Amino acid sequence: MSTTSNIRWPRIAIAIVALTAAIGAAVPADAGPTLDKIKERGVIRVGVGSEPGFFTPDANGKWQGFFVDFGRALAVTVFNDPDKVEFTNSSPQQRLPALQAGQFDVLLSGVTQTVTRAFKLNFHFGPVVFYDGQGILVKKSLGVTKAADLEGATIGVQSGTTGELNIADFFKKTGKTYKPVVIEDTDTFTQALLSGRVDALTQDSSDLGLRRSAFPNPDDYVLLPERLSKEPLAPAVLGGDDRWLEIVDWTVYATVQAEEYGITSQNVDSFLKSDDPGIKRFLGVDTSLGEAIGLDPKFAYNVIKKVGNYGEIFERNLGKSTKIGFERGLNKLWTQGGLIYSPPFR
Ligand SMILES: N[C@@H](CCC(=O)N[C@@H](CS)C(=O)NCC(=O)O)C(=O)O
Repeated sequence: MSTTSNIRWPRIAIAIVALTAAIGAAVPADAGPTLDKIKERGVIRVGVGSEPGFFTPDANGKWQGFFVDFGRALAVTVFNDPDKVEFTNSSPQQRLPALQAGQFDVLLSGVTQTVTRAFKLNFHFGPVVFYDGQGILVKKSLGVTKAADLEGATIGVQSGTTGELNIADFFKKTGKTYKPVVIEDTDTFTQALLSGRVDALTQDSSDLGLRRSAFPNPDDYVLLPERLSKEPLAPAVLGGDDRWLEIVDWTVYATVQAEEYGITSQNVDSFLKSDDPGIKRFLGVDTSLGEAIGLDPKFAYNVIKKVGNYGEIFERNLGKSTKIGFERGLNKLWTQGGLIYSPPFR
């Protein structure tokens, strides 16, 4: 390499950096078609399921639940208002085509991220908000303690879910037989076990745990120990709008990063006085981060203040203080042995 090129290249590099910075400063952040539509409409459309703990309207018709809270967090990022979001219940079978048809801006319905859904349905997935695995729920009186005991059993499966293929694979691998009863509607699915129409139900184990906790006699039913699959449940959006996906991503990450910092809806104001430069940028006390990414510099502050951090969302809807009583398990922060992790806010 000649001396001249050694001198020239850094100059070119400097020029490129300067030009990029100038363009970046001049061009407002691209809003993206989905965000434009949402702003015009004044509300985010979210597809959900129906299951107390994850997503359910309360006595006043107000939607509550773990996945619902991420929808509210999104509404805070976009509108600084947790109520500018419309939740619509749709069965597992119908919600994926509904997202494809543009009826929802995002699915927060316990959708498993899979390669087929990425390539064939053109779904893009946000961060996993709940690491799950498929389980099997049986009546205790059946005397079954492991999945392998279910030879010849009648098993309810919800149509349109990953459960259909997983249970077929499981029985193929074990060389045993079973009779699938495929049911679309969520209440009919539950009733099939309660009425004895099926010996067992298979679904995401969280889903089965939630159903069981709403049974009149939950202790009469047991979730078998096996997990037949990996079910990473994540927000799903339709591919082709990167900006919208980034908003979904970083809204979820804000809840995770807040938990990592120890920032909650209760103490967030005290963190506004923090000397930590990272926390200052994260909460928008130093506005440079928000300005750089084209979001309200206080979006993370607003999400935490109005909805809470990841741990609060989990505990309030599913945790030990609720009748659901789920352990965090894999859904602990990575610093505590779990898989919940936020990339850096910088
Ligand atoms: N994760 C599976 C199952 C999806 C699913 O059925 N989700 C549950 C929550 S984890 C649900 O919506 N249950 C309530 C309902 O059927 O409405 C998939 O993506 O196919």
